[in-house]
Amino acid sequence: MADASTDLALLESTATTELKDCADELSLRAWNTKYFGDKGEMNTALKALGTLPKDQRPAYGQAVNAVKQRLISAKDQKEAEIKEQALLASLSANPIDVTLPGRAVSAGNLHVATKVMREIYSIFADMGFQIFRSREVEDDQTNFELLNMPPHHPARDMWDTFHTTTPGVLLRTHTSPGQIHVMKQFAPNPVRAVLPGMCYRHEAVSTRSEIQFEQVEGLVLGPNVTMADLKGTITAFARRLFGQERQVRIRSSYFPFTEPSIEVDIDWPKEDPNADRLTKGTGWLEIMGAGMVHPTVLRNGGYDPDQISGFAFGMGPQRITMLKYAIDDIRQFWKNDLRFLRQF
Ligand code: FA5
Repeated sequence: MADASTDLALLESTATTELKDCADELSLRAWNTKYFGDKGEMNTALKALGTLPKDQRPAYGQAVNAVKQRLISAKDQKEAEIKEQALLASLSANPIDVTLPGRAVSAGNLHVATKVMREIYSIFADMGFQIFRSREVEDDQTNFELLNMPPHHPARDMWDTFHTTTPGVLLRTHTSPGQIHVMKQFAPNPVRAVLPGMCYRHEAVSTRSEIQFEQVEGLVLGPNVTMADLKGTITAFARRLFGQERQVRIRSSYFPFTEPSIEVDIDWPKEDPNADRLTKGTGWLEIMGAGMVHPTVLRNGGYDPDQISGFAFGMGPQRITMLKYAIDDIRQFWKNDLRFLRQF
Protein backbone atom coordinates (compact mmCIF):
# COMPACT_ATOMS: atom_id res chain seq x y z
CA MET A 1 0.00 0.00 0.00
CA ALA A 2 2.79 2.34 0.94
CA ASP A 3 4.42 1.88 -2.47
CA ALA A 4 1.23 2.20 -4.42
CA SER A 5 0.30 5.39 -2.51
CA THR A 6 3.70 6.92 -3.10
CA ASP A 7 3.38 6.13 -6.82
CA LEU A 8 -0.04 7.72 -6.85
CA ALA A 9 1.19 10.89 -5.18
CA LEU A 10 4.04 11.09 -7.63
CA LEU A 11 1.66 10.56 -10.56
CA GLU A 12 -0.56 13.40 -9.36
CA SER A 13 2.25 15.86 -8.85
CA THR A 14 3.86 15.03 -12.24
CA ALA A 15 0.52 15.29 -14.02
CA THR A 16 -0.24 18.61 -12.34
CA THR A 17 3.13 20.07 -13.30
CA GLU A 18 2.79 18.88 -16.89
CA LEU A 19 -0.72 20.29 -17.07
CA LYS A 20 0.57 23.70 -16.00
CA ASP A 21 3.04 23.60 -18.89
CA CYS A 22 0.35 22.95 -21.51
CA ALA A 23 0.12 26.11 -23.60
CA ASP A 24 -2.41 25.16 -26.29
CA GLU A 25 -5.17 22.70 -27.20
CA LEU A 26 -2.75 20.34 -28.90
CA SER A 27 -0.54 19.85 -25.84
CA LEU A 28 -3.63 19.57 -23.66
CA ARG A 29 -4.93 16.77 -25.86
CA ALA A 30 -1.58 14.94 -25.62
CA TRP A 31 -1.67 15.34 -21.81
CA ASN A 32 -5.19 13.93 -21.75
CA THR A 33 -4.17 10.86 -23.76
CA LYS A 34 -1.15 10.31 -21.53
CA TYR A 35 -3.18 10.30 -18.32
CA PHE A 36 -6.74 9.41 -19.35
CA GLY A 37 -6.34 7.41 -22.58
CA ASP A 38 -7.10 3.66 -22.65
CA LYS A 39 -3.48 2.87 -21.86
CA GLY A 40 -3.07 6.03 -19.80
CA GLU A 41 -1.45 6.38 -16.41
CA MET A 42 -4.72 6.58 -14.49
CA ASN A 43 -5.84 3.25 -15.89
CA THR A 44 -2.47 1.73 -15.04
CA ALA A 45 -2.77 3.08 -11.50
CA LEU A 46 -6.22 1.55 -11.23
CA LYS A 47 -4.96 -1.82 -12.44
CA ALA A 48 -2.43 -1.83 -9.57
CA LEU A 49 -5.47 -2.40 -7.37
CA GLY A 50 -5.49 -6.07 -8.35
CA THR A 51 -1.93 -6.56 -7.02
CA LEU A 52 -2.75 -5.26 -3.53
CA PRO A 53 -3.82 -7.34 -0.54
CA LYS A 54 -7.61 -7.38 -0.22
CA ASP A 55 -7.78 -5.18 2.92
CA GLN A 56 -5.86 -2.36 1.24
CA ARG A 57 -7.96 -2.25 -1.90
CA PRO A 58 -10.90 -0.03 -0.79
CA ALA A 59 -8.66 2.75 0.52
CA TYR A 60 -6.46 2.63 -2.57
CA GLY A 61 -9.50 2.63 -4.90
CA GLN A 62 -10.86 5.74 -3.17
CA ALA A 63 -7.47 7.44 -3.41
CA VAL A 64 -7.24 6.74 -7.16
CA ASN A 65 -10.73 8.14 -7.72
CA ALA A 66 -9.96 11.27 -5.70
CA VAL A 67 -6.82 11.88 -7.79
CA LYS A 68 -8.82 11.30 -10.95
CA GLN A 69 -11.45 13.86 -9.95
CA ARG A 70 -8.82 16.46 -9.02
CA LEU A 71 -6.98 16.00 -12.30
CA ILE A 72 -10.18 16.19 -14.35
CA SER A 73 -11.27 19.43 -12.73
CA ALA A 74 -7.76 20.87 -13.14
CA LYS A 75 -7.90 19.87 -16.81
CA ASP A 76 -11.32 21.52 -17.31
CA GLN A 77 -10.02 24.70 -15.78
CA LYS A 78 -6.93 24.62 -17.97
CA GLU A 79 -9.07 24.00 -21.07
CA ALA A 80 -11.22 27.04 -20.32
CA GLU A 81 -8.08 29.15 -19.82
CA ILE A 82 -6.62 28.01 -23.14
CA LYS A 83 -9.87 28.77 -24.99
CA GLU A 84 -10.09 32.19 -23.42
CA GLN A 85 -6.49 32.95 -24.38
CA ALA A 86 -7.10 31.75 -27.96
CA LEU A 87 -10.15 33.99 -28.23
CA LEU A 88 -8.27 37.02 -26.89
CA ALA A 89 -5.41 36.30 -29.29
CA SER A 90 -7.72 36.07 -32.29
CA LEU A 91 -9.58 39.24 -31.26
CA SER A 92 -6.38 41.23 -30.99
CA ALA A 93 -5.03 39.73 -34.26
CA ASN A 94 -8.29 40.57 -36.17
CA PRO A 95 -9.77 43.52 -34.38
CA ILE A 96 -13.51 44.11 -35.03
CA ASP A 97 -14.22 47.10 -37.22
CA VAL A 98 -17.33 48.53 -35.64
CA THR A 99 -17.66 51.07 -38.46
CA LEU A 100 -18.40 48.37 -41.08
CA PRO A 101 -22.03 48.45 -42.28
CA GLY A 102 -24.15 45.59 -40.86
CA ARG A 103 -25.79 42.85 -42.92
CA ALA A 104 -29.18 44.00 -44.15
CA VAL A 105 -32.11 41.91 -42.95
CA SER A 106 -34.15 41.01 -46.01
CA ALA A 107 -37.84 41.62 -45.50
CA GLY A 108 -40.07 38.87 -46.86
CA ASN A 109 -43.47 39.35 -48.45
CA LEU A 110 -46.66 37.36 -48.46
CA HIS A 111 -47.00 34.64 -51.10
CA VAL A 112 -49.22 35.80 -53.93
CA ALA A 113 -51.61 32.89 -53.23
CA THR A 114 -51.97 34.06 -49.60
CA LYS A 115 -52.62 37.63 -50.73
CA VAL A 116 -55.40 36.63 -53.09
CA MET A 117 -56.93 34.25 -50.53
CA ARG A 118 -57.07 37.13 -48.03
CA GLU A 119 -58.70 39.35 -50.63
CA ILE A 120 -61.31 36.66 -51.32
CA TYR A 121 -61.99 36.25 -47.58
CA SER A 122 -62.48 39.98 -47.10
CA ILE A 123 -64.94 40.25 -50.01
CA PHE A 124 -67.03 37.38 -48.66
CA ALA A 125 -66.70 38.64 -45.09
CA ASP A 126 -68.22 41.93 -46.28
CA MET A 127 -71.14 39.90 -47.66
CA GLY A 128 -71.68 38.25 -44.27
CA PHE A 129 -69.91 34.92 -44.87
CA GLN A 130 -67.98 33.07 -42.17
CA ILE A 131 -64.79 31.13 -42.86
CA PHE A 132 -64.64 27.42 -42.01
CA ARG A 133 -61.66 25.08 -42.16
CA SER A 134 -62.33 21.53 -43.20
CA ARG A 135 -60.05 18.47 -43.30
CA GLU A 136 -57.79 17.67 -46.29
CA VAL A 137 -57.78 13.92 -45.61
CA GLU A 138 -61.34 12.76 -46.15
CA ASP A 139 -63.34 9.57 -46.28
CA ASP A 140 -64.93 8.30 -49.47
CA GLN A 141 -68.37 8.79 -47.99
CA THR A 142 -67.98 12.54 -47.42
CA ASN A 143 -65.91 13.29 -50.55
CA PHE A 144 -68.31 11.36 -52.82
CA GLU A 145 -71.26 9.41 -51.40
CA LEU A 146 -72.96 12.09 -49.30
CA LEU A 147 -72.48 14.46 -52.24
CA ASN A 148 -74.75 12.20 -54.26
CA MET A 149 -72.02 10.08 -55.88
CA PRO A 150 -72.50 6.46 -54.79
CA PRO A 151 -69.70 3.95 -55.57
CA HIS A 152 -69.29 3.44 -59.34
CA HIS A 153 -71.19 6.65 -60.14
CA PRO A 154 -69.72 7.83 -63.46
CA ALA A 155 -69.34 11.40 -62.13
CA ARG A 156 -66.47 10.15 -59.95
CA ASP A 157 -64.41 10.05 -63.16
CA MET A 158 -64.28 13.85 -63.07
CA TRP A 159 -62.09 13.64 -59.95
CA ASP A 160 -59.09 11.32 -60.29
CA THR A 161 -58.23 10.61 -56.69
CA PHE A 162 -55.20 9.95 -54.48
CA HIS A 163 -56.22 7.11 -52.15
CA THR A 164 -54.29 6.40 -48.96
CA THR A 165 -53.31 2.86 -47.95
CA THR A 166 -56.27 2.84 -45.54
CA PRO A 167 -59.31 1.69 -47.54
CA GLY A 168 -61.90 4.46 -47.98
CA VAL A 169 -59.52 7.24 -46.87
CA LEU A 170 -58.36 9.70 -49.51
CA LEU A 171 -56.99 13.18 -50.16
CA ARG A 172 -60.01 15.34 -50.89
CA THR A 173 -60.45 16.13 -54.58
CA HIS A 174 -62.45 19.29 -53.86
CA THR A 175 -63.60 21.39 -50.92
CA SER A 176 -67.23 20.29 -51.40
CA PRO A 177 -67.10 17.60 -48.64
CA GLY A 178 -66.72 20.59 -46.30
CA GLN A 179 -70.36 21.40 -47.16
CA ILE A 180 -71.41 18.20 -45.39
CA HIS A 181 -69.37 19.04 -42.27
CA VAL A 182 -70.87 22.54 -42.11
CA MET A 183 -74.43 21.25 -42.64
CA LYS A 184 -74.08 18.60 -39.94
CA GLN A 185 -72.83 21.25 -37.54
CA PHE A 186 -75.50 23.87 -38.26
CA ALA A 187 -78.67 22.03 -39.40
CA PRO A 188 -81.44 23.19 -39.42
CA ASN A 189 -80.21 26.80 -39.22
CA PRO A 190 -79.33 29.14 -42.10
CA VAL A 191 -75.68 29.17 -43.18
CA ARG A 192 -73.43 31.56 -45.09
CA ALA A 193 -69.91 30.14 -45.20
CA VAL A 194 -66.75 29.92 -47.28
CA LEU A 195 -64.41 26.95 -46.90
CA PRO A 196 -60.87 27.43 -48.19
CA GLY A 197 -58.13 24.80 -48.48
CA MET A 198 -55.91 22.46 -50.46
CA CYS A 199 -57.29 19.83 -52.83
CA TYR A 200 -55.48 17.02 -54.61
CA ARG A 201 -56.08 15.36 -57.95
CA HIS A 202 -54.19 12.77 -59.91
CA GLU A 203 -54.05 14.88 -63.06
CA ALA A 204 -51.64 15.63 -65.86
CA VAL A 205 -49.84 18.81 -64.81
CA SER A 206 -50.07 21.66 -67.33
CA THR A 207 -49.95 25.45 -67.45
CA ARG A 208 -53.52 25.50 -66.05
CA SER A 209 -53.64 22.40 -63.84
CA GLU A 210 -51.67 21.21 -60.84
CA ILE A 211 -52.04 18.02 -58.77
CA GLN A 212 -52.25 20.19 -55.66
CA PHE A 213 -54.25 23.42 -55.68
CA GLU A 214 -56.45 25.54 -53.48
CA GLN A 215 -60.20 25.87 -53.69
CA VAL A 216 -62.65 28.12 -51.93
CA GLU A 217 -66.03 26.55 -51.41
CA GLY A 218 -69.07 28.67 -50.72
CA LEU A 219 -72.33 27.54 -49.12
CA VAL A 220 -75.49 29.53 -48.50
CA LEU A 221 -78.56 27.88 -46.99
CA GLY A 222 -81.83 29.39 -45.88
CA PRO A 223 -85.52 29.71 -46.66
CA ASN A 224 -86.14 30.89 -50.26
CA VAL A 225 -82.51 31.06 -51.44
CA THR A 226 -82.65 31.10 -55.25
CA MET A 227 -80.51 30.93 -58.37
CA ALA A 228 -80.83 34.73 -58.61
CA ASP A 229 -79.02 34.97 -55.25
CA LEU A 230 -76.27 32.75 -56.61
CA LYS A 231 -75.83 34.83 -59.78
CA GLY A 232 -75.90 38.08 -57.83
CA THR A 233 -73.37 36.88 -55.24
CA ILE A 234 -70.92 35.57 -57.84
CA THR A 235 -71.15 38.65 -60.05
CA ALA A 236 -70.71 40.98 -57.07
CA PHE A 237 -67.69 38.94 -56.00
CA ALA A 238 -66.11 38.92 -59.48
CA ARG A 239 -66.58 42.66 -59.95
CA ARG A 240 -65.08 43.41 -56.51
CA LEU A 241 -62.05 41.30 -57.29
CA PHE A 242 -61.48 42.17 -60.94
CA GLY A 243 -63.12 45.55 -61.47
CA GLN A 244 -66.60 46.68 -62.50
CA GLU A 245 -65.85 46.41 -66.22
CA ARG A 246 -65.05 42.67 -66.02
CA GLN A 247 -67.22 40.29 -68.02
CA VAL A 248 -68.72 37.28 -66.21
CA ARG A 249 -70.11 34.38 -68.24
CA ILE A 250 -72.41 31.75 -66.78
CA ARG A 251 -72.82 28.42 -68.58
CA SER A 252 -75.00 25.49 -67.66
CA SER A 253 -73.05 22.52 -66.37
CA TYR A 254 -73.34 19.32 -64.37
CA PHE A 255 -72.35 18.40 -60.84
CA PRO A 256 -74.05 15.53 -58.99
CA PHE A 257 -74.39 17.63 -55.82
CA THR A 258 -76.11 20.65 -57.41
CA GLU A 259 -79.25 20.93 -59.53
CA PRO A 260 -79.25 22.98 -61.69
CA SER A 261 -75.46 23.39 -62.04
CA ILE A 262 -73.46 26.15 -63.68
CA GLU A 263 -69.88 27.07 -64.48
CA VAL A 264 -68.57 30.61 -64.28
CA ASP A 265 -65.96 32.10 -66.62
CA ILE A 266 -64.20 35.46 -66.66
CA ASP A 267 -62.87 37.19 -69.77
CA TRP A 268 -59.09 37.23 -70.24
CA PRO A 269 -57.53 40.47 -71.54
CA LYS A 270 -57.25 40.05 -75.33
CA GLU A 271 -54.05 42.10 -75.47
CA ASP A 272 -52.24 39.47 -73.37
CA PRO A 273 -50.10 37.42 -75.79
CA ASN A 274 -50.82 34.29 -73.70
CA ALA A 275 -54.60 34.73 -73.90
CA ASP A 276 -55.12 32.20 -76.67
CA ARG A 277 -53.08 29.45 -75.03
CA LEU A 278 -54.62 29.93 -71.58
CA THR A 279 -58.21 30.19 -72.70
CA LYS A 280 -57.89 27.59 -75.44
CA GLY A 281 -58.81 30.29 -77.94
CA THR A 282 -62.15 31.14 -76.30
CA GLY A 283 -61.14 34.34 -74.48
CA TRP A 284 -62.71 32.94 -71.27
CA LEU A 285 -61.13 31.26 -68.27
CA GLU A 286 -63.22 29.07 -66.03
CA ILE A 287 -63.01 30.14 -62.38
CA MET A 288 -65.68 28.12 -60.62
CA GLY A 289 -68.37 25.51 -60.62
CA ALA A 290 -71.62 26.23 -58.79
CA GLY A 291 -75.32 25.47 -58.52
CA MET A 292 -78.33 25.00 -56.26
CA VAL A 293 -77.63 22.42 -53.55
CA HIS A 294 -79.20 19.08 -54.55
CA PRO A 295 -82.12 17.99 -52.30
CA THR A 296 -80.37 14.68 -51.58
CA VAL A 297 -77.30 16.55 -50.31
CA LEU A 298 -79.49 18.80 -48.16
CA ARG A 299 -81.09 15.72 -46.65
CA ASN A 300 -77.68 14.07 -46.10
CA GLY A 301 -76.59 17.19 -44.21
CA GLY A 302 -79.68 17.16 -42.00
CA TYR A 303 -81.82 19.81 -43.76
CA ASP A 304 -85.40 19.50 -45.03
CA PRO A 305 -85.40 20.42 -48.75
CA ASP A 306 -89.04 21.52 -48.47
CA GLN A 307 -88.07 24.18 -45.93
CA ILE A 308 -84.53 25.14 -46.87
CA SER A 309 -82.84 25.74 -50.21
CA GLY A 310 -79.36 26.91 -50.97
CA PHE A 311 -76.52 27.42 -53.38
CA ALA A 312 -72.91 26.32 -53.40
CA PHE A 313 -69.86 27.19 -55.43
CA GLY A 314 -66.26 26.02 -55.66
CA MET A 315 -63.58 28.21 -57.16
CA GLY A 316 -59.88 27.81 -57.86
CA PRO A 317 -57.99 30.81 -56.42
CA GLN A 318 -54.83 29.91 -58.36
CA ARG A 319 -56.73 30.31 -61.63
CA ILE A 320 -58.16 33.55 -60.27
CA THR A 321 -54.68 34.80 -59.34
CA MET A 322 -53.43 33.95 -62.84
CA LEU A 323 -56.20 36.05 -64.22
CA LYS A 324 -55.61 38.94 -61.86
CA TYR A 325 -51.84 39.13 -62.35
CA ALA A 326 -51.57 37.70 -65.92
CA ILE A 327 -49.50 34.72 -64.69
CA ASP A 328 -49.07 32.31 -67.58
CA ASP A 329 -48.16 29.09 -65.75
CA ILE A 330 -49.87 27.65 -62.64
CA ARG A 331 -46.73 25.62 -61.83
CA GLN A 332 -45.04 28.82 -60.64
CA PHE A 333 -47.11 28.83 -57.46
CA TRP A 334 -45.41 26.03 -55.53
CA LYS A 335 -41.95 26.16 -57.13
CA ASN A 336 -40.50 28.51 -54.50
CA ASP A 337 -38.69 30.53 -57.14
CA LEU A 338 -37.93 33.84 -55.42
CA ARG A 339 -37.72 35.67 -58.77
CA PHE A 340 -41.42 34.85 -59.23
CA LEU A 341 -42.50 35.38 -55.61
CA ARG A 342 -40.80 38.78 -55.19
CA GLN A 343 -42.89 40.31 -57.97
CA PHE A 344 -46.04 40.49 -55.86
C1 FA5 B 1 -65.43 21.12 -58.37
O1 FA5 B 1 -64.39 20.76 -57.79
C2 FA5 B 1 -66.71 21.25 -57.62
N1 FA5 B 1 -66.57 20.72 -56.29
C3 FA5 B 1 -67.10 22.71 -57.60
C4 FA5 B 1 -68.48 22.95 -57.11
C5 FA5 B 1 -68.67 23.29 -55.78
C6 FA5 B 1 -69.55 22.83 -57.96
C7 FA5 B 1 -69.95 23.52 -55.31
C8 FA5 B 1 -70.84 23.05 -57.51
C9 FA5 B 1 -71.01 23.39 -56.19
P1 FA5 B 1 -64.24 21.59 -60.62
O2 FA5 B 1 -63.62 20.24 -60.76
O3 FA5 B 1 -64.71 22.23 -61.85
O4 FA5 B 1 -65.46 21.52 -59.63
O5 FA5 B 1 -63.19 22.54 -59.90
C10 FA5 B 1 -63.54 23.84 -59.44
C11 FA5 B 1 -62.44 24.83 -59.71
O6 FA5 B 1 -61.19 24.39 -59.15
C12 FA5 B 1 -62.14 25.00 -61.19
O7 FA5 B 1 -62.98 25.95 -61.76
C13 FA5 B 1 -60.72 25.49 -61.17
O8 FA5 B 1 -60.67 26.88 -60.94
C14 FA5 B 1 -60.12 24.78 -59.98
N2 FA5 B 1 -59.37 23.59 -60.39
C15 FA5 B 1 -59.84 22.37 -60.70
N3 FA5 B 1 -58.86 21.52 -61.02
C16 FA5 B 1 -57.72 22.21 -60.90
C17 FA5 B 1 -56.33 21.89 -61.08
N4 FA5 B 1 -55.94 20.67 -61.41
N5 FA5 B 1 -55.42 22.86 -60.89
C18 FA5 B 1 -55.81 24.10 -60.50
N6 FA5 B 1 -57.08 24.47 -60.31
C19 FA5 B 1 -58.03 23.55 -60.50
